[in-house]
Amino acid sequence: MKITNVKVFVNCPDRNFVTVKIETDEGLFGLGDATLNGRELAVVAYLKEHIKPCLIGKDAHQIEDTWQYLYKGAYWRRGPITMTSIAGIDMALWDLKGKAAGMPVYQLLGGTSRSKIRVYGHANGQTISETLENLGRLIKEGYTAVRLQCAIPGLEGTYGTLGDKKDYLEMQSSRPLPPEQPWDTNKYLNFIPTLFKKAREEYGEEIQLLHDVHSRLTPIEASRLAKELEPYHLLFLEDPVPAENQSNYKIIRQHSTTPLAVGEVFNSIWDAKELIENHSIDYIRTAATHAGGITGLRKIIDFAGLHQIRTAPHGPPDISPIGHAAHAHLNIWANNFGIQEFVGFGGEKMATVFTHPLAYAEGHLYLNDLPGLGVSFNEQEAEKYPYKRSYLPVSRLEDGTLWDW
Ligand code: GCO
Ligand code: MG
Repeated sequence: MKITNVKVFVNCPDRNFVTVKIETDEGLFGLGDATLNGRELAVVAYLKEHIKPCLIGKDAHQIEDTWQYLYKGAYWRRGPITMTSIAGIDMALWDLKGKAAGMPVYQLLGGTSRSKIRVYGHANGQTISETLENLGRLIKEGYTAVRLQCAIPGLEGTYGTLGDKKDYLEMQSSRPLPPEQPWDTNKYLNFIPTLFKKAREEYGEEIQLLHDVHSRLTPIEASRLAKELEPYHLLFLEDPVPAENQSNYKIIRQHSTTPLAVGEVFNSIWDAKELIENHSIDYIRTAATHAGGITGLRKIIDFAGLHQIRTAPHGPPDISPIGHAAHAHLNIWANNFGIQEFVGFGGEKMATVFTHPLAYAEGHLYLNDLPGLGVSFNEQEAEKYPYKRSYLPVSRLEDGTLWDW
């Protein structure tokens, strides 16, 4: 099965998505997700200018060798642009292999370890009572785990909250340039424990709770937060500090038993190596779309499994249905799967462009048994929604100092 063409699409059915389509001489094609929020066109250029010419005529069944060729062979290894580009190709090749075999990708990985995929949802709000109302709604919808984010009084546009926007999709279209948001660590640290205290008072112990710090604290500040949240028994505290210094997670560990999760910005197993080896974390959140696809993430999953670390793949709206499907196949296969982040299936426009193999019921995702990844992409519909430049916000302190995202 020879590769005859590599097509790259960039469309905005409410969100920008980069979609890779690999065509073959046998008439089969495969689809991959290469979406990198806010840097989409850099990935498109990498794929079109630097990867496509090398793949024409190659054997589409050679997934591992193609991965190594694009990783080691490029000399310039790793980094988000490269690894997201490799991810798009890698997923498309797995999709193709599954279609050629007449099997879903999870069968090629080794079959299933479970029948359904547990997810956590997002409850956010401008006030504690609004956040807790949304928590109550998700519990009614069957969620057994929910991430809580709440606007910090005095800080407009706190991470994870929507402000005056109705959903994540509307938020995306409002950012043609990076908006600036204020940050104040003291206000944040003084406020967050109250949110969790009230959540426990109102909803009891059964619902599992999570929180995303978005890498804005120092190790000792994060230790204070992790410690103060101990009575509320989080499933995990996400990204308490930036992870360039992997050893910083050891400091938090020494102070608290709150489980820790990190990894959504990681691009390879090397970003997670010390964290995993030292057991400084409990959940690894790296996404297939940003870390070399199924081949890249599978290496991380297996390595984490050796150290009793479970997976909690990043599941934001800025990964396409193809990327979410790739996670579903890995989640249903991996023995050390933990939980999947899930924020819904997107809006109406997305549904006309992509169909996906997933269904939600009672706090879980179910994956059907279509061959390959099980996603379809409607090129004519996608053409109706051209790329729109869009950015994530930046954070600044009151005096103007640029802060961590
Ligand atoms: C999460 C994330 C997202 C990211 C976004 C960046 O935990 O889901 O932190 O909200 O910020 O996906 O592109
Ligand atoms: Mg996050």
